Amino acid sequence: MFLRKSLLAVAAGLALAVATSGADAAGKIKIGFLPGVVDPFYQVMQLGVEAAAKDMGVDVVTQIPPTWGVEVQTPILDAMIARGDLNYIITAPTDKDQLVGPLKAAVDHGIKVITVDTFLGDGNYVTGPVKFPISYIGSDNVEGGRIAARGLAKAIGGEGTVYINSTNPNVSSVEGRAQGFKEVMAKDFPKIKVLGPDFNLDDPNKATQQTAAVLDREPKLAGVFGTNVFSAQGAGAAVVNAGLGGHVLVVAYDATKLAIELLNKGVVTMVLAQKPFDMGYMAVQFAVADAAGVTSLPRRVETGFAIIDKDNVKDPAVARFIYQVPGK
Ligand code: T6T
Repeated sequence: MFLRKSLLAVAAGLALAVATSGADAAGKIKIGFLPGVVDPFYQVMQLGVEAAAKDMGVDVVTQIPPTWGVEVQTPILDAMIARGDLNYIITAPTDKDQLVGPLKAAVDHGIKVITVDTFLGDGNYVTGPVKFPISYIGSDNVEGGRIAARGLAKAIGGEGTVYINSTNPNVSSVEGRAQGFKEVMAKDFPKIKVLGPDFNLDDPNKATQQTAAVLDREPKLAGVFGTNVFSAQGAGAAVVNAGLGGHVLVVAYDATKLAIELLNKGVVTMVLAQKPFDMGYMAVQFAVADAAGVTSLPRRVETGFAIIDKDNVKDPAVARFIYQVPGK
């Protein structure tokens, strides 16, 4: 009698979990992964997603926008929703306001949303204007910007003119980085003048042109902050093209192989490595936990940084955070 009761209770519990998570009969959930664009950062994030999916036996459908932007990401999102078989979408919204509606539509279709790397609204999903995502899993980008400022200020001796080259307006990640950078320069380094940001629309060639123009205009420029992979790549190229490598110092966000090469050449003075693998892996874990009925998932997880410079770049405990993309 007792055994029969407990089996029924378990069955009821399982049925409930299946019902709430929308998982298939086998209790298996299906996740859509929609990052921001094709780049080494998101390619490492995809490795984290796939590793977790394998470890937890869940299916993932991945769609990567070829270029950055709301007009590219939204139709892909709409198509993902229209599939009708996804239970969760893990995504990096390419605009903190314009993706609110399209992602809310996912929720209205019974799909739960987890944001990685970038967030919606002000990123506070507890008391902020946008509350529907389960969680934000990503860097504290304002703090990242502060770290970049301190590193560049130290490298240029605490005085001179510096320039910020960034990607797109209204993107929570790079916006936070510029904000933190400016905040520290204004507060702690009054002898440092900050120019920019210019927006390169995630195009390294545009970043090169914009930085070259500033180098022409500002012969005394001492440093550049590239707020992401393509900004730092483009800015670094402009400095090298101008024969100013080692004189105009670059701080690079994102630990790509190219950024590390520029570090070893003395063009880049500091690289901020984010943890995209962690972001991807934990996002899948959160989806599985939510589907299993966990209700106490943190609404915000900051994944931290590894700060890389010429003194520690060879240290395996640091080098492991360089974005390694298989076959690349
Ligand atoms: O810096 C990362 C990411 O954090 C940012 O949101 C967009 O650019 C990258 O993907 C690098 O290109």
